Amino acid sequence: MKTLLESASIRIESWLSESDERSLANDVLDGLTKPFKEVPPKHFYDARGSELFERICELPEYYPNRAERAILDGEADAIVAATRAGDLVELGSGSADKARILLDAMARAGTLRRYVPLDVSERVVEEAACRLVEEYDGLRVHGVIGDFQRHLDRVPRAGGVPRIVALLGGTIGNFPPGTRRALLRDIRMVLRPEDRLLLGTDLVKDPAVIEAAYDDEQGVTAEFNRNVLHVINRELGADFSPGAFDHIAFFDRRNEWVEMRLRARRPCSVMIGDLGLRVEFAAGEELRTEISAKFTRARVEADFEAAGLALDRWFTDSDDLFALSLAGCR
Ligand code: SAH
Ligand code: AVI
Repeated sequence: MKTLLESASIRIESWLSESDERSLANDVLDGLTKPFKEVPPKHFYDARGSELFERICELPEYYPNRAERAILDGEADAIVAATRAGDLVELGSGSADKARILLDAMARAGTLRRYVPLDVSERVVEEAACRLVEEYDGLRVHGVIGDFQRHLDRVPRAGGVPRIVALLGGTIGNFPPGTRRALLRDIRMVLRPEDRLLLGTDLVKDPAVIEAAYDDEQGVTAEFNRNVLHVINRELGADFSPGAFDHIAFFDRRNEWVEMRLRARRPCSVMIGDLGLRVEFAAGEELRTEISAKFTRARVEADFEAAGLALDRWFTDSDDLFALSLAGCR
C-alpha cells in the first residue's frame, strides 16, 4: 500500500500493486488469444477514458446518467432517513457527481462524517477528494485507489456509524451474470447489519433507445470504445491503429444486455510488444469490449437472493428508465 496524500481531512491510499498492473497484460493475453476476442471494460478508464465517460454522461442520448440523478434528487433524503448513514462508500466513484446529492442529504440530516471513494483511476479519486473537502465543512475523505473486485477489504472500518455502500451508474451491469453475483457476494461480506447497499441498475426498455445511448451521433462513445486500444498501445507497447476499427453497439435481446465491440475494417496484424504476442484480425472480425446488462426488478431480486442480500426499497424515475435499490443483509 502507498499513501499518496495525508492531511487532517484527506487520506488517499493506493492498493494497486504490480500484480494489478499485470492484470491488463493478463487480460489482453487471455482475451486476445480466445477464438472470440474480448477485453474487460475495466481497462477503458485511464485519464482520457474517464474524461470521455464524463462527456458520455452529458450526451442527449445517454439517458442512464440523467435518470439516476433524477431518482437521487427526489429520494436522497428518504435514503438517508432510512439508513441514518454517516459514511458514504462509493465503488467505481468516477467524478463523484452523484455522491454530492447523497452528501447534501447527509449534511441536511446532520449525519455526514466521511466519504470513501474507491476507483481504479487515481486521477478521479484525487480530484474528487480535493474538491469535496473544500465544499463540505468537516467532511473527511478516505480515498482508496484499487480494484473493487480485489480490494473491498481495504475499505476503512466504519466506527460507530451506519454506512451506505453505493455502486451507481449501472456499473454492476458491466459484469456478466456469474461475476456480477460474485461481486454482490463480496459486497455483502463487507456490509454489517446496519449498513445498506445502494445499487444503480439500468432497466430493460425499447432496444432502439438503448442502442442510441451506446452509439451517439457525436461519436463520443465510439472514441471511448477505441480508447481501450490506445491504453493497450501505451501500456503494453502494442501497435493497434484505433482508426482501423469501427465502433459497434447492439442490444442482445436474449441476454438483455447491450454489447460494445470493435470491428476490424480490414485484415490487420497487431504486435503486443511487451507480451511478444502477434494477434491477427480478419476483415470484419470483432473484439468485444463491454457488456452492459439491463435489469428488471425480478432480476435484481434474484441476484440479491443469490448473494445473501434482501431488497428493502426500490426507486425508479418517472419514465421507468433506471432503478435504485436499497438492500441489506438477509
Ligand atoms: N459511478 C460513476 C462512474 C461510473 S463509470 C457514475 O455513476 O457516473 C465506472 C467507474 O468505475 C469508472 O470511474 C471506473 O474507473 C471504475 N471502475 C471500473 N471497474 C472498476 C474496478 N474493477 N474497480 C474499481 N473501479 C472500477
Ligand atoms: C460505467 N458503465 C455503467 C457505463 C455503461 O453504460 O455501461 C459505461 C459506458 N459504456 C458506454 N457508454 C457508457
